[in-house]
Amino acid sequence: MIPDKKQFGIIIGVTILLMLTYAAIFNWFNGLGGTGAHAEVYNHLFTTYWSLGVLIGGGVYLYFIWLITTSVQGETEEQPEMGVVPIERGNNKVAMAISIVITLFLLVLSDVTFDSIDFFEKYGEHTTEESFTIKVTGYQYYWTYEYDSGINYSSATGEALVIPVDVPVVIEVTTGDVFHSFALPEHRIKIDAIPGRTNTGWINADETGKYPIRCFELCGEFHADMIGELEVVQKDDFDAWHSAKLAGGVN
Ligand SMILES: [Cu+2]
Repeated sequence: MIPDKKQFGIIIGVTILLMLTYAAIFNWFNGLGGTGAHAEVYNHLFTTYWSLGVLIGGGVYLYFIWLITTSVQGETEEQPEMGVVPIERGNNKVAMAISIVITLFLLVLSDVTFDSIDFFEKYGEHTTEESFTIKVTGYQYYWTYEYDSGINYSSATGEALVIPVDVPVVIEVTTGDVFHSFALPEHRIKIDAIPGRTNTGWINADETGKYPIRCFELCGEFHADMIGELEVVQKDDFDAWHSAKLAGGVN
C-alpha cells in the first residue's frame, strides 16, 4: 500500500517528533552542567548509552515506516491456519545480523560500564602524593569533616568542606546515627553513610568554586535542612586555610 498524503504526513510528523525528542534529551543532559572527573565519566557513559539507544530506536522506527510504505495492496498472502507452520517465516540472515549487532552493542555498553565502575571505585589508581583522606560522618542533621592532619569540624557551624583543586581527595563516609548519603550533586558523587560501615569514594575537582553538599537519604524530620557546602580552592589557598585552621586549634 502506498501511503496517501495524510499517512505520509503522519509518518513525517512522527519522525520529526522523535528526532526532536532525541535531541531535546541530549540538550537537557548537557544543560545539567556537572564538573570534575566523575562528571566527565558520567557524561561519556550517558552519551554512549543514549547514542546506541537512539540508533536502535531509529532503526526500529525506520523499519516501521518501511513496512507501512512498502506493503502492496491486494497482495495475496497466505492466511495463517491453525496447527500449520507457515512455509516462510523470517529471514535467517537478517536474524543473524540483528543478533550480531545487538551483541556488539551489549559488549560496548558492558565495556564502558565496567570501566566507569573501576574509575569510581579504584581511587588508589588516581591518587597522587598530594592526595589525602577526609573522614565524613553524617549526623541528624549535619556532617563532620575530619582531615588526616587532625582538623575536625562540622557543617553545623556553616563552614564549608575545603579541598584543593586538581588534587584527588579520598572521602570516607560513615554515620553517627541513622542512614544518610553524602552527595556532591555537581560533581556527580554520592556515597552512602551506613551505620557500622565505612564507604569510600573520591573526588577530583577541576574547577574552583562553591558547590552544594546534600544528604540523599531521607534521614528524619529535618533531612531537607542537611545542607553543606564544598569549597574548591587553589592549592596555595588550601595550604593557607589548612595551616590557619590547624593553628586555630583543632576541635
Ligand atoms: Cu541525612
